[in-house]
Order: sequence, then C-alpha cells, then structure tokens
Amino acid sequence: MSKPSRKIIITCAVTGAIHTPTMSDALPFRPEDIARQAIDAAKAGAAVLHLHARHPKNGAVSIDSEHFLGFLPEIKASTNAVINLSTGGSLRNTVAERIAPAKRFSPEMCSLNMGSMNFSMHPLAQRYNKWKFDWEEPYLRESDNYIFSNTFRDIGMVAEELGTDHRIKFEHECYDVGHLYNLKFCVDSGMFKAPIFIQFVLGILGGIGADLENLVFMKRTADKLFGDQYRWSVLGAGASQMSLATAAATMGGHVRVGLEDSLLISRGELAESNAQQVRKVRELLEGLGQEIATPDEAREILSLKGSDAVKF
Ligand code: KMH
Ligand code: ZN
Repeated sequence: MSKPSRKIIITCAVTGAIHTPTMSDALPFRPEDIARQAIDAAKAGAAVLHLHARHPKNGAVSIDSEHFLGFLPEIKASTNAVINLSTGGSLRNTVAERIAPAKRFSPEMCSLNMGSMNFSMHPLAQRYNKWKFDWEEPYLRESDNYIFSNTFRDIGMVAEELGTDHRIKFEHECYDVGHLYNLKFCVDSGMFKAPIFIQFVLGILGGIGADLENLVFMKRTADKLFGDQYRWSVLGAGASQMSLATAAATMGGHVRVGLEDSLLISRGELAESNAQQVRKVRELLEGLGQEIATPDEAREILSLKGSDAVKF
C-alpha cells in the first residue's frame, strides 16, 4: 500500500493550456500576473507551483523559454515554493520541443504525461459567442482533432534528458488506468526512481471521468502496481476540483488546485484568483484535521534535488 504521508502537499497549477482569457478575467497570462498569482498561491499554502507559459500579449499557450523567463526569477526570489514546469503545454508540439524550457531551467519538478490520448476542449467553445482574442475559438474547436502524443519513446527521452541528466522529479500525469500500466512498464525498465509521484487526472475529455469510484479504482490499481514506492495526488478538472481534493486528502493523497484545472471557486461561481482556491482547499483540509506541507516538507516527501540546483 502507498504510505500515507502525514502532511499534505498542495500543488497550484496557475494558468495551464486549457482555459482561455475569455473564460475568466482571473486567468493570468502576462508574466507579471503569472508571477503575482503564483507568489500569492505560495503564500496561501501551495508548496508546489505547476507552471505553464503564455504569450504576454494575447494569452495564447506558449512553450517558449523566453516567456518562462518573464516570471521564473521573480517567483524564485519571492517564495521558497517548489517550481514544477509543464512538459505538456501544447497539443501541437513534439515532446522534444515541449521539454526545451525544462532543459534550460532545470527545475526541481516537471510534469510527464504517461500516454498518448485524445485531449479535447472543443465543447468549451460552445459556451461563448464573443472572444477576447482571435486565437481562442479555433484553438478550442480544433482540439477535437488532436492527439496528445506521449509515446513510450517520448517518455524514455524525457526520463533520460530531464530525469537522469537534470535530476528532475516527475509529476506523472495519469489520465486513465492504462497510464498507470504504462508507468509500471517504465518503472520496471529502470527509468524512474522511487518514490515516484503520480498525479491522478480525472475529468479531461479523453481520460477517465471525475468521480469518487474512479479515484478509488485508480488508487487501488496504483497500490497493486507500485506498493509503497509511490506518492500520489489528485487533480479533478472543473467542478469536481474541491470534492476530489478533499476525498484524496482523506485517502492519504496530496491535492492539486489552480485555474489550470478549474476556473471555479464553487459551483457556478468563478474564482477570483489561484490563491483563493488554495485558501479554500487549505481550509477544507485543516477543517478535517489535516496538516499542510511546507515547501521543504514537500521536498522531503518527494525526494527533490533542492532549489539551489535549479538554473533560473
Ligand atoms: N492540464 C492538466 C489536465 C501538463 O502540464 O503536462 C494536465 C497537465 C499537463 O498539467
Ligand atoms: Zn499543466
């Protein structure tokens, strides 16, 4: 069985690549706004900040290292939070292109998506008829025809170029039960060292649905495959965010919130910031008697290399 850690790591995923500026004024895309919201989220209790870049002018998703440079140094200077860079920030780019920022900045953590899949946001396009920027509607509509490609060869390359060469710890994004078996194959092949850190991703169109039975099934499968050699967290997309986070925490897991995964603070009500979501989940968990991990405690739980080993 996976060993429940005493303290709970809150990850905050600040902006992502799913939502677009029309959907919420709170979604940060200018570097100064990404930095401010990330710093506020850390102050509110997030030990890990999962970060994507955006084009500063129009919020289009970006994997350009220069765009990351617009906020990484400021966040590092103002917080002790663990920085986790996304390697999944674009459905249109190869994995080799997607890992370029992580190779340059060598953060403590990176996401690593554990399988190829449909990953579609096209139903979101129907909810809006006026857009802030021209790129948003086609970006969402065309996602019904993209494959989010993360082959075994891709995963092997990321393991070597980021894991081995840079000692980066992965947030293994598992969107379905098959992804846990992909991960098991990779662990058995010697690609990753224990404790591995699994993010159960529930509620993406293309992956497993966001409900408690599925979370229990994912966890039971991971227990069977990895025993006590893994730590885990849950990301519930959209309205399931807070209820699945609370369930995960009571089941011995860690939690992820943030505007990347949900724009809401409660059903039908937009969040005003990432920090508001962090404060809410923190209050829910502390109300249940749980303790929240500091960044240094998260480093210990996940066996991270430390913030002095990053390159930004
Ligand atoms: N956007 C989430 C559903 C990544 O950045 O690599 C998954 C994610 C992927 O965070
Ligand atoms: Zn992400």
